Amino acid sequence: QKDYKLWLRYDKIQDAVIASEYKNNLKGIVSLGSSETAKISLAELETGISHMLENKPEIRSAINGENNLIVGSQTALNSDLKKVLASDFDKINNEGFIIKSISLKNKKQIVITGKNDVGVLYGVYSFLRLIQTNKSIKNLSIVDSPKINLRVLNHWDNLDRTVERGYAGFSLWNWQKLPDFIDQRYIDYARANASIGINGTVLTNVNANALILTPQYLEKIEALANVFRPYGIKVYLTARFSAPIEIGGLKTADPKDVAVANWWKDKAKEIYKRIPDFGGFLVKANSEGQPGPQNYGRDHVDGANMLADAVAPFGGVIMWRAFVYSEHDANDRAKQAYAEFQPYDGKFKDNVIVQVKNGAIDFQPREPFHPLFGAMKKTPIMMEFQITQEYLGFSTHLAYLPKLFQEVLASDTYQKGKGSTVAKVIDGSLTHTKLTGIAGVSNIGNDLNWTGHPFAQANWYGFGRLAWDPYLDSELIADEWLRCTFSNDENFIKPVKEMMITSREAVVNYMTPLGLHHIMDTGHHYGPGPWISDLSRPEWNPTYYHKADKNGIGFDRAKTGTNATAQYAPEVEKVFDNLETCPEQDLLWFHHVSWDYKLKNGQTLWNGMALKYQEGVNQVQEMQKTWNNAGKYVDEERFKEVQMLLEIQSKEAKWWRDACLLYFQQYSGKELPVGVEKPKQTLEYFKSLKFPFAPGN
Ligand code: BDP
Repeated sequence: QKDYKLWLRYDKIQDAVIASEYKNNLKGIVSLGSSETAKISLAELETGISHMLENKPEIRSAINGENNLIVGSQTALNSDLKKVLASDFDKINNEGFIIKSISLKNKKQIVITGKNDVGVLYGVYSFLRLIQTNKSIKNLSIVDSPKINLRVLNHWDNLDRTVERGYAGFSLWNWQKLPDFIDQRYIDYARANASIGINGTVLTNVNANALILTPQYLEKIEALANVFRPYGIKVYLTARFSAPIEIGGLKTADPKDVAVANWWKDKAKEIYKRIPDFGGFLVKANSEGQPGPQNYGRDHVDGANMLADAVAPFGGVIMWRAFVYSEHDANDRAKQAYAEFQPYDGKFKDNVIVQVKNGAIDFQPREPFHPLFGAMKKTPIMMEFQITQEYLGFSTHLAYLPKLFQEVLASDTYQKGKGSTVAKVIDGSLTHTKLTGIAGVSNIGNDLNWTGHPFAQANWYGFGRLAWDPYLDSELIADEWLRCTFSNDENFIKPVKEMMITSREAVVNYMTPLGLHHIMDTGHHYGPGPWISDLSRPEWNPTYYHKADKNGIGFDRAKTGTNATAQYAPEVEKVFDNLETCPEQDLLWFHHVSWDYKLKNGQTLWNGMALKYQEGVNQVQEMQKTWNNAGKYVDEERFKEVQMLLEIQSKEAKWWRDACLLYFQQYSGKELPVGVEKPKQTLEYFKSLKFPFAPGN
């Protein structure tokens, strides 16, 4: 299987000139460490370099001669090296690294170092990436550190190995065979994550099962933690708030009850005894039916702080989710998380970080940034992105998500004046919070290629790269990923990169253009379902979100409507509130506008919307053409896989276009404009389609 190796393929360097530069500069490797992590660094360099150069560098026990690659942490370096690198060490944090060409006693060497062995390992992967992407290594001077502390994957994995919203097979965690059987995949998983700087993994679903906290399971968690540790990856678990009742035999889970607080303290002690570097808990409480402090008349602060006290003695953190909306206040779901959480600003313990989804609804193809970013100035806030494509065509559609991630991170909240970007909230530079974090809901399963769609690997990769540095350009990340994963041939890179970059906008266009959202079919969220209106909770219905009627379409969240815009800083509020200044990509998110409303390009809203749907279809067809021309640069297996998947995507883009336009046409009462293909089926036909098997639902 070609794509099991992810971006760590280490294929032979094709360019003879650059290959000889590498060989000349890499005569020997001197590894100065002896820890497990140091061994991994050395092994990775040996495999990587020998595969790419088809030439094994000599492993030297001391710095002999020149053109060595010297690898080791600060403490392991000799005094000469320490002196040469002193000012660079001042610039990095604990997980950072230095890659530098130096002259030592007049001999040329390259050093990879960091404050500890995990930093060195990150440096090793970064160095190998230079070779994978054919960059020169003659004059290196790279000093880099992660800008965010907690860079974690959230696995929505259940104990029966199904994965909620998972489209790449079953869970990697084989609970039946753990702790004694260590699947090679655990190691390969850790290695892939370390190579992009991910340093934490929440192993279990936010819709949690208390059993994971029983000794029987903790033993298995311990085994996984032991595998991940040398790769710099900490293990976290989801905590079911009612666990003291379900597995502790208590009558209540009231956070103010001393017996309950003590139960969690003991539980934490028990876990840390097994796993001294356990990361902490991720909690979904009083959200979509999950138990929480509100069941006992308490609030999120009471719940989070009680758990925070339990893990604090061991350096653990509580990641408390702000994904809440209640059926009792259904007037605008988008307002609820802010309304509930913002007043808690400054009330959480130091080791609590509030985890906020990128937008106020739920991982849509496009959402304006969540108003909580920057609005809680005394509270650490972490980002939650969804890497798995729950609302973006599962692992069937190609959608390059780093483009979406970057759009959110670069959004200006204006919470401390111009330039208060979401990235600055997340990395703590805006609000000076010490604890910082970013989470991605994993798209990984036990499919041979890990992520279902070969290009969905790029979303895992890109998440990791942006978690390390939220200011990176998603186009550069795509470039890097393609080179590592497929080929360095410019004739391949240029068009295929373009394909990746447009792919996210294509999905927006054929699913939810101009700010439409949540019109996916119900439950599984695959395919269009704008007509659905009969679910028990109003805010579960697509009709609640698009509000199409004879007068127009869209959700009025401006002053004239629910006034959700008032949750943003005044500068942003003004822009979103005003029809003239509201970005058209968010138009129907914030406004209900008439079918005849004039868009900036002079089209009426109806015509413009129809043309956007068509544009999405056209973009996918372009993607197909691009890929069909890429065959000669790609192995047959991956070429065919992607080709088949794009064919499905192309069919389904038309499905989306036709179903949505036929449905909305009932309200607009207007003909489709020139340039939009006429649907071949009726609305009734589209409504009758049932998606027979929805994984991960
Ligand atoms: C929604 C998913 C649901 C998750 C929920 C969450 O449909 O499966 O449990 O988010 O994030 O997107 O808690």
